[in-house]
Amino acid sequence: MTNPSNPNPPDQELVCSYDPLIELMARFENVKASSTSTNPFEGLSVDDVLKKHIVDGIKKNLEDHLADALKIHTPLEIINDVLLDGMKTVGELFGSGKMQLPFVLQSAEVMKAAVRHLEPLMEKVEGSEKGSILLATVAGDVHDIGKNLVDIILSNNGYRVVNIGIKQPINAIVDKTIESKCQVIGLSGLLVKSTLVMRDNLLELNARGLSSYPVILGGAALTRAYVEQDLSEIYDGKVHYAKDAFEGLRLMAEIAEGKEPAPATPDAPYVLTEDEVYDTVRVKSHRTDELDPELYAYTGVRSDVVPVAEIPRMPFFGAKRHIKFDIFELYKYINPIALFRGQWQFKRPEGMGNIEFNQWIDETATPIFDRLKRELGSVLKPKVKWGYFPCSSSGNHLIIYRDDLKTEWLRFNFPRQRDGRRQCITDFFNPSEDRATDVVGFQIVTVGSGISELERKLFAQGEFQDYLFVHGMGVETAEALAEYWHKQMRLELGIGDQEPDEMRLLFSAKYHGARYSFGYPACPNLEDQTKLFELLNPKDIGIELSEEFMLVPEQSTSAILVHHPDAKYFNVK
Ligand code: B1M
Repeated sequence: MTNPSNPNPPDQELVCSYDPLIELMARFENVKASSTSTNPFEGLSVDDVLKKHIVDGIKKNLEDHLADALKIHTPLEIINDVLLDGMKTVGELFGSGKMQLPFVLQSAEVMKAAVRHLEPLMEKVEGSEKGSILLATVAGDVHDIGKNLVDIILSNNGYRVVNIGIKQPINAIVDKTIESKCQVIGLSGLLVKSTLVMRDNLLELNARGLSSYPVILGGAALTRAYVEQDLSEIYDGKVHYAKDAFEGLRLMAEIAEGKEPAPATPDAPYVLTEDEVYDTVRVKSHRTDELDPELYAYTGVRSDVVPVAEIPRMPFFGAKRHIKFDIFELYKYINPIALFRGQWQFKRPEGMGNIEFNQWIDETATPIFDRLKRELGSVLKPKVKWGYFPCSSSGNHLIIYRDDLKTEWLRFNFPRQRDGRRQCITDFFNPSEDRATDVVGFQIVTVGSGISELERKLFAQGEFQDYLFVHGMGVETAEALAEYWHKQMRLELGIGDQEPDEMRLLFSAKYHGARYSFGYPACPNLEDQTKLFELLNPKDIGIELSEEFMLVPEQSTSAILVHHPDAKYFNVK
């Protein structure tokens, strides 16, 4: 080593004649370290160091600090008294709006890593659990992430979670609950049909004399009233509604402590900000009723919609596919509000102004978005199948014809609004009983199965924050692809006359025509997917339809495209 105070040492000076440490210290003599930037744990007790790891989601040096704690505590004490106390703080911060979901997941990651490190050192893991729950997404429903978020939050707050996955029939739910000695049954589901499956499951628990199990239900199509009134009435035991994972945590705590769970404060009415007005029907509609046949019965009363006189020329008959995309072009169609606020759940904290929040988003969410755009470029595999067909309307029916324009191929039956404008999708098409008078488009898009495989891997590895981020990217890229292809179809149909200059307006559907997805309120019948499959035959782009009319791969979506300029989203109830 050379002497740093002598920049030109003679060749013969090979022996170190000074103390390198003193020399180094001398160099930094006049440099004052800022008190917090170097060591965030400085001055903290052993326990507080670990709590800081949890609350701030810091993985670095975790094992060293756990080793320090093991000198004064047993592994179980560290988990129950120190780490879970940190997670309690995390829950409180989240509850008071001071912590965002992705950071809660980061804390859960650290919790999981700490427990993994401590577990082999424990004689028995039993006794460390605060309570236990079996978690399942109900039969026919493929939605995974909501249930998995509940799993992450509960298991990293000291509960034993037995997560048996999606599409679970009641037999499997009962068997696994008994086998794994769980105290509570937790069911999740996002489909309207799942709310009925949950009702049947509760009746089955009654019938089998298993109503001593408290049940927690969660998922988008449920409402508090449906669970706490209707389902409570039919279940002989206790059934509770959890609007999110944290309500699930509160309920578990109360059940485990033998308390009667306190009724939740009613959900505040959801007020959309100007930005969020986009696609309100799509995001916030909840239906729990079965598809009402009356809505489908043609009553003879039509809305005031007048079909267009000059219909667009059909670009081609039948279906085509497109599988080559510039992924970065597609990313431009991702709605950042839907991604950041809807999927990643970054919310404006109380007291923070809009400008400050947008700045915070730019600094926090946008770099994650940029990173994932690069990293997922080869994981996302966008593919589209689309087509045009001659059609006519007949009351609430949309008739699709063969290319001779008069042989009926198949027909859709759409519901009509009971009051208000009394709209039905068919009102946007020219009527006729026996020949084509109009044209309709269909599309189906997917970003492939690689993204779901990556999600499963991240979840299994305990990389919870990236799990949420990657899932959100998959969802919103699928949506972006549907939006992008809808635009191509408008251009192809020659109705691109109202194309907005700004993406914000595109996301609010401020263009000519509309895209309705089967399963959404104006066309709620998911079984119509079978007819769309017959028309587009999307198997050659790798999309299959499950028995429950779900699209596989998961991040896929389909739609019927209406060219009428008055076509907008509407709700039928
Ligand atoms: Co679609 N989708 N979608 N979709 N999608 C829903 C589910 C829908 C309710 C929208 C609506 O009508 N308003 C509707 C179903 C209605 C029905 O049953 N008829 C619907 C439909 C129809 C469809 C398609 C069929 C449309 C079409 O293409 N024709 C299609 C089907 C896809 C398929 O078959 N593979 C489709 C496609 C898609 C996208 C691909 C574009 C995208 C991703 C879907 C996916 O993730 N697989 C998508 C999205 C984003 C949605 C909404 C808007 C959001 C879902 C979501 O990601 N939520 C959804 C409407 C909605 O939820 N408001 C909708 C975020 C997730 C973290 O929340 O799972 O609810 P969630 O979990 C929360 C809470 O609910 C709660 O805690 C969790 C975390 O805090 N919770 C529990 C859940 N389970 C719990 C259990 C508990 C406690 C709490 O204790 C046990």
